[in-house]
Amino acid sequence: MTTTPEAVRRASPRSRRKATPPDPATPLLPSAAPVRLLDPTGTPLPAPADYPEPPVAALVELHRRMVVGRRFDSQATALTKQGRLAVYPSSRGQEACQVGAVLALRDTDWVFPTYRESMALVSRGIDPVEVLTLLRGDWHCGYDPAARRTAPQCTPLATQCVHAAGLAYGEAYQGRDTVALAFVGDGATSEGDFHEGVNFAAVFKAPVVYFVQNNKYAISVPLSRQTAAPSLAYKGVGYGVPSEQVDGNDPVAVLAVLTRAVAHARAGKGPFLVEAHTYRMEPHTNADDATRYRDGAEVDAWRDRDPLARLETYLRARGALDDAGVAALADEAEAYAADLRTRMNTQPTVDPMSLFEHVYAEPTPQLVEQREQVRAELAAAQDEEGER
Ligand SMILES: Cc1ncc(C[n+]2csc(CCOP(=O)(O)OP(=O)(O)O)c2C)c(N)n1
Ligand SMILES: [Mg+2]
Repeated sequence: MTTTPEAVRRASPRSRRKATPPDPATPLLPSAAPVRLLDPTGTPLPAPADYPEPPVAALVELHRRMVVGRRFDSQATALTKQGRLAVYPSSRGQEACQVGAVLALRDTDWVFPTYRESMALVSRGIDPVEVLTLLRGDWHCGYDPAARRTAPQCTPLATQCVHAAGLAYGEAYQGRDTVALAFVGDGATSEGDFHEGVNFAAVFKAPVVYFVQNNKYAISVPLSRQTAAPSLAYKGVGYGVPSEQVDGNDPVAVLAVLTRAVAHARAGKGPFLVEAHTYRMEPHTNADDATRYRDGAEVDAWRDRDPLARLETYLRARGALDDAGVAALADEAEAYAADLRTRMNTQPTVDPMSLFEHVYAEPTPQLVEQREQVRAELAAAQDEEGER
């Protein structure tokens, strides 16, 4: 059966919805204070009405994936030192955001990650070797984006914000209730694509959650040189997008806020923007020296707000985690890292001819010429090998 876009549009209940003018009484401004459900010591705080605490089973799973995620992250950094990975942008310290975002979504929802989101992708169940393929320099993307409902990790800043708006609009247009979550950094909110994506999503009510991980730096540029706004969440307000701030090192609050943001988008109310206040504990990548632009006391202060320790303390106090559980998790994380190490120590076989695939539907004359040149060089090298 063939379906025309027009037929899809007519059949789609969502497409019949008339554009409603914004209600001036609907508050868009984020609360001046980030939402917080656990204090930095792991002691629970009263939950605001809009953000009930997620079920304890979800918090146990959140903690499990954060432990494995952190071990994955430190293993990836180690692999750069062993020459097995070309580059790695660590998200240590941002575990609550990385895993909380994934747990707030359904498997059928889409994720639009940046280079920083390797932990989120492994937490989504994507094979870690496939996740690291791009950063190893082997291929453009190691996993199948359509099958995993996860776009390739974006290096050009903020371009994923427009991709997410387009995909989400397309899904709604076809009558599906898919949500797209776009990760974006504090620095990238200064890019035109961020503004264009958020504006498009707002005007066309595309079901997107823009999740700003404000880790306080864009490489060496601190937040104070990035924006004069009191919070990056205000950037949503100008486009008519409900926005909220959250303590990004409070895993319980991150999951609660993103759960509400995703439900808002899924209900057809348009995009939602969340700014998470967190901190990048490691340098920008293994190739960066962070001591040149920030002092150790600042990093130490954030170490005291560690999201993993905070959630562990809380779960232990609730009786949902004990020493045996913590030890079993450490073993699981170690086995995960060992398997990754072994597989990353195997040299991949990459067909050089694949360089020319998937860029254009019809290759340009220059690409055809270059492809033939490479083909001839490879054939000559093989002949030489045969003669030896
Ligand atoms: C369009 C574009 N401009 C510049 C860069 C170079 N660049 C790579 S990462 C980065 C900093 C981005 O910071 P932020 O958005 O805060 O994300 P974070 O790295 O902190 O996760 C810059 C400027 C780029 N990749 N793309
Ligand atoms: Mg940043």
